[in-house]
Amino acid sequence: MSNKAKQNEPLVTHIYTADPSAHVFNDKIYIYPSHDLDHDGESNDNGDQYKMEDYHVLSMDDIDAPVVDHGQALHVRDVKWASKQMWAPDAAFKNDTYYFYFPARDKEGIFRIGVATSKNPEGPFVPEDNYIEGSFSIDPAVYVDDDNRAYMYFGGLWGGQLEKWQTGEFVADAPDPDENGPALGPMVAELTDDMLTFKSAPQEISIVDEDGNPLLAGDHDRRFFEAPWVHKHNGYYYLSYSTGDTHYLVYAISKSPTGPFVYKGRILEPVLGWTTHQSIVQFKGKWYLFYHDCSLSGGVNHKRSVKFTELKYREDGTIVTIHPYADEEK
Ligand code: FUB
Repeated sequence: MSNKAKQNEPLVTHIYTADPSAHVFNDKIYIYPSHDLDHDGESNDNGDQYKMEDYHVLSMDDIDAPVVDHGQALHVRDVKWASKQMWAPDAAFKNDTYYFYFPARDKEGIFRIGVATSKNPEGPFVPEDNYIEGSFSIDPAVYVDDDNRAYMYFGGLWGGQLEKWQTGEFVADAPDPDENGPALGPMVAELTDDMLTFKSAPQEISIVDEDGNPLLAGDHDRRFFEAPWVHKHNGYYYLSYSTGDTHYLVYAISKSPTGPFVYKGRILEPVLGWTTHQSIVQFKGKWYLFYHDCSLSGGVNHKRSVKFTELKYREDGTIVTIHPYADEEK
């Protein structure tokens, strides 16, 4: 148990946490974060500093209630196919079961996405023997639609290896896409009814500007980098994501869960630290953005902390851009 949750402050301070996927289960907020390891090892563009080995699940009975750490929910040693780097996870509920989705490197060093199950939202989760066939790259986010169909969104550039799959096969030394050509989009795959496999091969999502032109790979302020997340508001699917090297959280909208999505704007200005990663959830009539920064560690990129803040829409459905340290700047 920790102190009461407060907006824009670390949810917990006894461990480093990142990449929060927040869900409302049983009228409580459950947060599925990465668990950052405290170490002084090498840092590079490959993301080797993100050495995470396990996951903890957090929960709050209310938005200002104490945060409960339910302890270890899954460890890499218990995942037969995985070797290291348990990165950003997500969870979903269907079939009276909680499903926990997580990326990790397989024994060949290739990122894959696995699934584990539990009867309880806090776990512990029991992993399947193999990763999801046809999965690759990182940052799974699962959206269960109103018609009960479930979609997994995933993908991340650079350390997340998405650009290495441009041919449909893993190419270890694949170049980044041409800066003047279309950017790589996140992937989407519908899940089978048992939530354990893909119904069909993942498809790339197209993100376009207001004129319908695909965002270009050189448009680093707007193009997809990692951390896809989908929520629904007023009949539109909102795809939010990180722009990576420009450090914005942005969003695009669509009438279809598989896109194309039209770019609309920024959700969060850069936080302290290189990565930025979010989830958006509605709780008791208000909307919240869960995100992370590195303020607790004084700016160490791989020692992050999960925070949350209220998110507001304008009448036309656009999101009001959040300035993460606005109160401190006043
Ligand atoms: O936490 C490791 C990686 O950093 C995540 O998978 C990315 O989204 C970024 O936050």
